[in-house]
Amino acid sequence: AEATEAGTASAAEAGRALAVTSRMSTLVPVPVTVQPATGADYPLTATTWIYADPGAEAPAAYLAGVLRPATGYQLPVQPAPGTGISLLLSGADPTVGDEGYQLDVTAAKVVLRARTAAGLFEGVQSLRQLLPARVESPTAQSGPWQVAGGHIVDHPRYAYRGAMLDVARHFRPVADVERYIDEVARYKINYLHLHLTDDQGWRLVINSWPRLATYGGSTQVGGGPGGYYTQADYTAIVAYAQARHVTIVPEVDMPGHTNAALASYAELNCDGKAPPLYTGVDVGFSTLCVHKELTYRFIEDVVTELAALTPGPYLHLGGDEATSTTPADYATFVNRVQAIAHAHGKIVLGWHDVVHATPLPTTVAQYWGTETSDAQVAAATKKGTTLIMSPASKAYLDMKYTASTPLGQDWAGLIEVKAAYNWDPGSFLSGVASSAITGIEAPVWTETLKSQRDVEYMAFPRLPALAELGWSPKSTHDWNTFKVRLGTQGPRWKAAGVTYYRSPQVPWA
Ligand code: TNX
Repeated sequence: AEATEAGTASAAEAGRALAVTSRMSTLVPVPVTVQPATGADYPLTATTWIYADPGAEAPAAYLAGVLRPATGYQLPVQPAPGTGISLLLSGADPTVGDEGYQLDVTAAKVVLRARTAAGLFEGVQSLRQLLPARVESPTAQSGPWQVAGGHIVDHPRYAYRGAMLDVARHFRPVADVERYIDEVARYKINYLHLHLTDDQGWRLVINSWPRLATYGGSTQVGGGPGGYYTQADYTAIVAYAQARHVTIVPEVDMPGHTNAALASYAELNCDGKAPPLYTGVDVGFSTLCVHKELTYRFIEDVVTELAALTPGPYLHLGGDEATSTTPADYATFVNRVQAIAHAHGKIVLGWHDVVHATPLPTTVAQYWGTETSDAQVAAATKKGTTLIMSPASKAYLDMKYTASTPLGQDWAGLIEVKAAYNWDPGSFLSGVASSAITGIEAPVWTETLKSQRDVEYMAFPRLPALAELGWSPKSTHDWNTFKVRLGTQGPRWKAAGVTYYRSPQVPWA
């Protein structure tokens, strides 16, 4: 593949191309099995058709949509079978499971097989990386368009591979959230956690408590105008994500991080007085009134509307940094609110502080500590609590890369790309069995991030590093090969217009 391209590339580019034998060896996340084949590249041309089995039309249409702008080709989608690119729902290697896929590229055809549309979608993300980087351009580029030849069988390590966006500290319009969904879906992220409420803003309309959004969402960190999602906006985000096999996990943070709600409704406060709106960056100063019945009617109302709007299995109830709530009140509160969410048919997710209460058997705790041991978290896992791993010292994408990074914070340390990659979610916490880990999540907190460009700069290239920890087998973990593969993503982001940090640790292609 690279030899063909070198014909039109500069000598320097040709030299680099020689170092990489095949784009099939550069995928991020790395597949379970990859066998590049020489002389087996498939030439995508103006006459290539895409064939879809019944049930595979959506990933086929998505693939065509990804390939059309740069190639300028029509790429019609037709019922299978054919000799172009086929997306099939039978015949995949049995190890692919529900989210994996098998991809075979020869000079004659491309065949992608999976057991589900989700598996085909993940295979499509691999397939696009087998084409030259300029395929990611939104405008027509010149060919040739060689798909790197060979054989891939792939499936994920973890069922939960998440990204999180804090739209409370700085609001992000629907279009930015959708853009982020597209960017993270490339790396086989399958959950997007939206941190919808915090001290600085409440970002979703709740019809039964309308001032939450109209007043509580009216500002943000720094005092800007803020914003909120109507229920139609939220539904549009959910549907956009669903079409990319990403499940939205909405978070309403409580009992702390609630100043925006407390400012919107005086009666939610223990003293009946509404505090002013807050536009600073402190944490831990607010709490819902644990001993007021109205608090639980409020939560019941919010959860009722949120559960009805959310087809995904999880509701995230926050629970972090409740330093203005006594430990006894905290336990009382968490035990009560998790029962409310459970009664609405949802699995409760909470920051790992919830282990200080009595988690339901189904409650999942999200570990955000910086230490490699936490006795209470370990004890909870022995009683059946499962964990999503987001250790702040590794996975917090709002931490600075280096001391001179212009954006971000450093309370959990500086996280260069290698540090974000060099840890194992399965064994990070001592005393926790690897079987207790259900996945990994990379949060972006936005106290210092005012634009989507800022968010992208912090997420790339660390998000793909964390995505690989979530998808690829532990046995493939190797910084020296990862950094070369990661370097090949740079030209893709450049072509797609994605902002990223050009870490000196990465040999950028
Ligand atoms: C801690 S970690 C928080 C957030 C902040 C973040 C900033 C956690 C569950 N809470 O409220 O935004 O640090 O890095």
